[in-house]
Amino acid sequence: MKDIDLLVVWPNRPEQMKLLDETYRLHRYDLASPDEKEMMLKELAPRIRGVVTTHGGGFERSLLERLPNLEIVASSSVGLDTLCVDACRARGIAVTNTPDVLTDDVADMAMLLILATLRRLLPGVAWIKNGAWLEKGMMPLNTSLKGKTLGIVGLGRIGRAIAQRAEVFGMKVCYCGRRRQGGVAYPYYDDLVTLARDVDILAPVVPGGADTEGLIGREVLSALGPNGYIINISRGSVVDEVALVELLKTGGLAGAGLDVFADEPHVPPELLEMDNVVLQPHCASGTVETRGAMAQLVVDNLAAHFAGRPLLTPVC
Ligand code: 8YV
Repeated sequence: MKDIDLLVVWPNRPEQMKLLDETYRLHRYDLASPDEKEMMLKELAPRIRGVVTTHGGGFERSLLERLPNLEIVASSSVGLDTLCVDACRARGIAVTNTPDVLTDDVADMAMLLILATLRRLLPGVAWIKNGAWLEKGMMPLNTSLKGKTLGIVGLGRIGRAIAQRAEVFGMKVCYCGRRRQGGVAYPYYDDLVTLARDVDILAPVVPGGADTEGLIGREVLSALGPNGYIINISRGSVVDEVALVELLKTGGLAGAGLDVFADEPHVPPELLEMDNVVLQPHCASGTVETRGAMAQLVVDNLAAHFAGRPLLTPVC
């Protein structure tokens, strides 16, 4: 196999990179300077048969067009919004991602953000650290999860996993999506604004990309209202971040738990000053176990492709 050339647009986990290095000729596009990238493509492009990347590294059409003999793009991500999937499909190039293996960790992160935001975990830590407990006594009360209604936008694998967790905490669940789903007992809403008006917590759990950009806009956020919370573990592009910041600042929203942002790794500075938000650096799948499973899927999909076997997790 060492006669197969792979372009590493974004690296995998160390253990899986070792496996790839033992099997293929890896070309570290990710480590190259802009000039070195251009040299690499000039010298190697016709030989490149596979690409390794992640959501963060992506795979743009401009790079695809430089690789005439590309056969497969293996991404360590469930999200496809940074991959030129349609262009790959049009050229008959396989694309694989990493669904399912990250569902539980991402759903756990959603619950972590709900708990930390409503129960004001971080202000509680500050209350101790800044001496307020000594000086002022008990911290102001916060609010229960039990009895609250969670509105999930996009009841896919991750959405369902979040719903199951929320029910364990005594929450009610309803959802909105393109269509009502059979075999689902949760109340269905075909209108986002109505859903937002009726729930206490709104969680978009939809793929990123053009179809969902700004889906949770100002009208939806305003309908969620001053006692409402937004929890985002999907993509920053899904929420109108300008409107979100403004409503959080002016009391139009009670709080937010955010793992993703519109222009990562840049986070709106106003959010850093607020005590009614909990922020995470896009790490919902960021555990050793889950990132290892995602990385192994990249290895296994590449091995399947080059052995002429069916792909494990094909997108196209
Ligand atoms: C990480 C993700 O950003 O899977 C996704 O789409 O956003 C996360 O798992 C990353 O892709 C892991 O490399």
